[in-house]
Amino acid sequence: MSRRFYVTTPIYYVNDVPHLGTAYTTVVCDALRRYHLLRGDDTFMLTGTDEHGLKIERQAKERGQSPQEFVDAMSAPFRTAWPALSVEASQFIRTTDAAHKAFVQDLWTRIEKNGDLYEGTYEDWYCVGCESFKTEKELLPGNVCPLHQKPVERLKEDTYFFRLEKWQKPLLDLYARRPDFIAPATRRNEVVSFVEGGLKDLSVSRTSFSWGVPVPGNPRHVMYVWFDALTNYRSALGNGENTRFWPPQGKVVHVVGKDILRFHAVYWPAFLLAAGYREDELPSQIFAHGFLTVDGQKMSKSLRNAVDPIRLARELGPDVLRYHLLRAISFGQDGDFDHAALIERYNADLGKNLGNLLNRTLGLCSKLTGGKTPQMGARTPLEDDLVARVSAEVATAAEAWESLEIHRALEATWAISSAANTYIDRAAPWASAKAGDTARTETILASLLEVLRHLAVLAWPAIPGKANELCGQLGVPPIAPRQGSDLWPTAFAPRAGGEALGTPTALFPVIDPDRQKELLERLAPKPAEEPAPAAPAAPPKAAPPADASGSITIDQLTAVELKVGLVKTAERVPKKDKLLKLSVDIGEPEPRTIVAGLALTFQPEALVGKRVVVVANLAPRDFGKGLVSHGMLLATGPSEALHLATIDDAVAPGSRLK
Ligand code: ME8
Repeated sequence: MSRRFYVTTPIYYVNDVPHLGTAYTTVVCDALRRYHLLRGDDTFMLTGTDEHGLKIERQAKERGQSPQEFVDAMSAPFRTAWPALSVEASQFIRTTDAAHKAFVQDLWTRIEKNGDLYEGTYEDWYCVGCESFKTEKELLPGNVCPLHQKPVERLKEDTYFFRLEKWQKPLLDLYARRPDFIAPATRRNEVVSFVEGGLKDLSVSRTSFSWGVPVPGNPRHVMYVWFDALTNYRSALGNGENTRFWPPQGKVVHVVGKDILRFHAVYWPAFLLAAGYREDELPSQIFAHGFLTVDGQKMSKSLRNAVDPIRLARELGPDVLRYHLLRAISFGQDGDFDHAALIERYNADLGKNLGNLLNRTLGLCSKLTGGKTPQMGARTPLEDDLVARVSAEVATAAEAWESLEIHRALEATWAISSAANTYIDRAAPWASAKAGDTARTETILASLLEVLRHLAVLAWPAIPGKANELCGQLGVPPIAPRQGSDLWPTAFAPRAGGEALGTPTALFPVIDPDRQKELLERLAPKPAEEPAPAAPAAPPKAAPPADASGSITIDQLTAVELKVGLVKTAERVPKKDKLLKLSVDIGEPEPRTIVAGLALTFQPEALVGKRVVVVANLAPRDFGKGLVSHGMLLATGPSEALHLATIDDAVAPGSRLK
């Protein structure tokens, strides 16, 4: 029976660029949704950006931009980042969308009518980073926010209060009646004790700045950014047919990091209850996952930006990053993103386990059955064992996906691959082939192909691109979920013999020690270094430290990735006299957009076809209005008489300069 499944990521603040932490939550949601797609469920995934509040207003001012210009430019990289990680959200919401703002105002009016908003004056400590008031006991000595490590500010202003205290008992009743409303259980217990400790009425409007949704009937006030932001989960569905995804008709799971659980588990249901939503119209579950460290270090802002998930996906393929994130971190727990472990896991699980299983099977098929599907014959106890194991792991994987134990679902999936590799060794098709027992040989190979078909389906939520490549090599159609049709494998039913198989190619070529070393040098931030800030238009990075003679080390030199680029197109940037927007092929699947200050010297057409030198690992730079540059060209001279560094036509785009 087709179910409804609506999954949401937090909407991310636009004062930052997409980073590994936000990528993690987003990939998790995409994988969960894909699992439900496979099951034939009616699904919806929401992500987007959180664009109001004091933090954003201040940053826009620092940049000399209007808040709207700033958020337009800063939201764009989020919209483009997630598809690069093979995330297919159903909708990308921005809190500056008119429909969202209208919905928030309506929710406010409903709460006000129900008597749960009143005017007053508020004075307390405020952390702009958290966009939240803090009690003194939540602060470190010197009135420092423990999360942002920055001093909080004293704020006093007229405000509307939300009667949160009134909802203390109903919330505790809710948590008791619906034990899985907050997950995992340890996080639930934390929220319960927080609420048991007593709730105070909450200041939900501001008068000292204006970048927010105006309070209906009193535009001197703008709404508290969290009131506005949380409402996105419901406003995105509007009032039309998408409301079918909202409880009680559908199931909604909010996936969040543990840092923002309280807002979701306390304020959000209280706002909804106060607006007149019934208990069965509240979200189904709020799942708080842990926090990632990178190579054992806390993700400070600069470190976060140094580990660019989009670059990792470009270098290694989105599926490799997705698989590692989903498998290495026990969903719900804190975890470490270790670059060396990523490569080791790639080699072990993807290359030597799944990739090898495919290689061996197709290799044997091309040798022994002329590249056609073999004919399944009578099973022996070896096949019976294999089938029993596969069906047990398939059941475990489904149960794990359902309970959001993503790492366990992948463990079960890869256990099938390991079991099949062991089965090849035991069944030894090469021996039966040598003995001339074609029926037996074909039975073994047919069993293996059927396991691989199972694996393509089971792995698809985590590695959708590679799972479909796997289908191609098996000669079966790509995975194309349809609502109402459950693709989860239930029967072990090998295909008929004599059908075409695809062309075998290495699905996950092994990364040898030399390439591993080279990748780690380039991709992993060095522990001792202060990594480069990647926020668009951030202040220029200081030159790497040279020694007393002014020399740099070879490591410092190779940290700069210089590649040969072929200019495919070039055009002027409207209203920017100096800038040209180029698309440059640097040997990647898609050409890169590079914005360069070349327009005073070159006509755009003169650049097309030139082979240039590109700094390929420079942090993206945002030029506003959705224009983001992903690299830099080397040149010399004043802006109106530039000479580009070029290279002759014999060199292929993407070649590295060393
Ligand atoms: O809080 N490890 O936005 P935000 C794992 N706009 N996940 C991480 C992480 C890390 N080190 N760092 C960030 C906001 N995240 C609000 C949300 S929702 C109505 C409003 C992820 O840009 C994690 O999901 O600060 C965390 O909760 C979220 O990014 C915070 O994103």
